[in-house]
Amino acid sequence: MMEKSFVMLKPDTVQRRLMGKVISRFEEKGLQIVAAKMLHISPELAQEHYQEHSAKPFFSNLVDYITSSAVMAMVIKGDDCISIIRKMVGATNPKEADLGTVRGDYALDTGRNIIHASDSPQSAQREIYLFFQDDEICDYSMPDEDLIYE
Ligand code: IDP
Ligand code: MG
Repeated sequence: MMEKSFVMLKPDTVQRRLMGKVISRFEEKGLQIVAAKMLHISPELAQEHYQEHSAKPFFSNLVDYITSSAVMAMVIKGDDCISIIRKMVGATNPKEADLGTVRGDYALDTGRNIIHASDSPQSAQREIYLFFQDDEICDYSMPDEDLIYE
């Protein structure tokens, strides 16, 4: 099923100049970036985005980390892309993430795991509209769609 996922390159990805490498992986897979912007997340937005973790001991560190500098927020589109992107991102703890995944290849610490991706269609819907307005999401076709999809 054609899906959209919310993906965010966290401050460490921006600071380490890894944005291009990470974005290239999604493009090379055949996925389509339909929205993208740089922003500095407010504490309020960070708390809302990570509300499911509000009672966890790492919550305040997580909010501090994600608000520490600019992030790149994206909406990525593709067939079954929510679960595919989660596989490409790898385990939450980069020490356990398989090599070949973004976290497995570029990170070492759970508290600096460089990327966020929606974990279900419900989260994707919620997260996309926390960060983007409808008119910021571009629907456009690609000339090679017949080479990506049967
Ligand atoms: P996910 O990003 O793989 O979906 P979640 O369990 O939803 O992982 O946690 C959200 C984010 O909170 C993680 O990406 C990571 O930045 C942070 N986090 C999760 N667990 C820990 C922890 O045990 N220590 C520090 N940070 C954590
Ligand atoms: Mg999560």
